[in-house]
Amino acid sequence: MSTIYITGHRNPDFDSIASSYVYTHLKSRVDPENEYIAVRCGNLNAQTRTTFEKLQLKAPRYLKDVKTVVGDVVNREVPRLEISDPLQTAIGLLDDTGLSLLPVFDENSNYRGIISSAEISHFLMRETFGARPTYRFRTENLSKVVPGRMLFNGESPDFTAPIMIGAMPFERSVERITALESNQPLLIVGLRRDLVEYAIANDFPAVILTGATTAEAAELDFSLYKGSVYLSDVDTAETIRLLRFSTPLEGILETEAEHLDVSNEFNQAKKTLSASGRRGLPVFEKEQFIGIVSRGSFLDRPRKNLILVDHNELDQSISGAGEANILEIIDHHRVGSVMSREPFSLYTRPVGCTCTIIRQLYRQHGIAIPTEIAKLMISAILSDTVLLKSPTTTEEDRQTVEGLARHAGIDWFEWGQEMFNSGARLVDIDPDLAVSGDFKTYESGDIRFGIGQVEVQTLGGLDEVFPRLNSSLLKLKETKALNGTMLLITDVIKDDSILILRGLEDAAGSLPYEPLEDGVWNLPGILSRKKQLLPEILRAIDETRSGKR
Ligand SMILES: [Mn+2]
Repeated sequence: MSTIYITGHRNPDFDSIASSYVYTHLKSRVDPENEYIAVRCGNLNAQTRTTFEKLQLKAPRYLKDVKTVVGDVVNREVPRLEISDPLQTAIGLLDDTGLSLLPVFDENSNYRGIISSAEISHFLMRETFGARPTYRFRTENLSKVVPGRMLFNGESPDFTAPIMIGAMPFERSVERITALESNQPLLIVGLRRDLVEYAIANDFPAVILTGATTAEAAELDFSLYKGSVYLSDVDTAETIRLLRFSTPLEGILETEAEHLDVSNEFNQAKKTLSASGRRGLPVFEKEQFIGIVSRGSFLDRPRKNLILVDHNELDQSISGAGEANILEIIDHHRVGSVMSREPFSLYTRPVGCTCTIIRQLYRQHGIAIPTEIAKLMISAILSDTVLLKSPTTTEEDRQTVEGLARHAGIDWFEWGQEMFNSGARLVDIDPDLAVSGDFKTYESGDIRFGIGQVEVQTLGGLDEVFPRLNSSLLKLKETKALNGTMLLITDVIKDDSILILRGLEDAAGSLPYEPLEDGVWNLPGILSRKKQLLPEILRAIDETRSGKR
């Protein structure tokens, strides 16, 4: 099963949000094998939020990007070790699983560090070279590693000691023991009453008996002994060899290893791992251990799957779209430069709204449209075509709205009017949001400008808010380093608009509109930024340019 995200464009309008929601519904019915998730890469505008609430539908969730992250390659099925586990368990698990590292936890399941072949070699090198080593012992681990059984449990379950063998004559053995830095070794000895009694008298932490039966061992008097006595079933050489690997992981594990987070970007994480000099790293999600990655995790970058609705250009899409697998595009805008690695489905029609195209796809697949979704699609089409009045409206949009309205049992015109009326009045809209909420930038040669559009139910109150809109436009012109910023305020009831323009002073002189005051024009009957206003602005800029030549 794959996960496929369906997203509209940045600064999403109603159509973008609704199309992603509706198409996710359709795809989930047509292809239940895969998981389709409706997402958005920007904030919901007031009209969209209100309509989703009214229909009691859950709007697509916000997704920052579709970049490949560590969470996409992390191995979550990793066995866990405990700090008290013997080293041998770790070696066995590393060998069995072929993993490059294993996480180590304490008895309360708190992450403590990692163990890998690096820590094991370090341990072996430390004991092979230099001074005679001491080992951490945990009496509980003896039977896990050395075949045999515990005869007596001593007072201290954990201790650190060197290993000493009792093979020499008594005096020479004592001589060697007293010469040790710690004169309390763990003693491995056969049935030697003299050395065992010496160990008891000198409080050795543990005695391991080799080559003795339980009955023979019982003849030795351990009644005053405070240490542990273990009866090994294997010979002395084998006992020593295994004993070294009974040492608990606590003193061996790496506690300072770097962490990756599931949210870390793929290439960045690959570099971090490579720079760490390790074969793998632990992965966390905030404070929680999640799994591990190894070098092999980064050989191939898995791509996220994406369907674009209501746009087709990657720079208008969710961040990271360029590195995702684009599976489909459904759009009613002009097609720019769509580049794809693989063949994919491209559904475009010159209609007023993406939902009009999706309506056809429901038909093709023979899937019924639930009432609430029909209402959402009507809202999207009415929003994109301003109640079917915008010049972008086609006969197909009209028929789709009428058909869906019959199906949902509503009067589409009343429904649409109520939707637009529920939109905020001009005086209620935050001026920054009015200017930048639905703002698009354009270029003509070296001139860059942007046009925001806001739909209102009445132009009343414009004088009151004008100074604030003006300063928001100037501010945006500065921050985006544009030659000009504009706001098209559209009265959706009367089908009229007002244009405010800051910058582009030369071009402003040749606009074909009736000026109301400096930098403000009356645009009766103008509803579409794309089809009606933009061509006039581009023409005015062109004329200014050729006039200057
Ligand atoms: Mn649209």
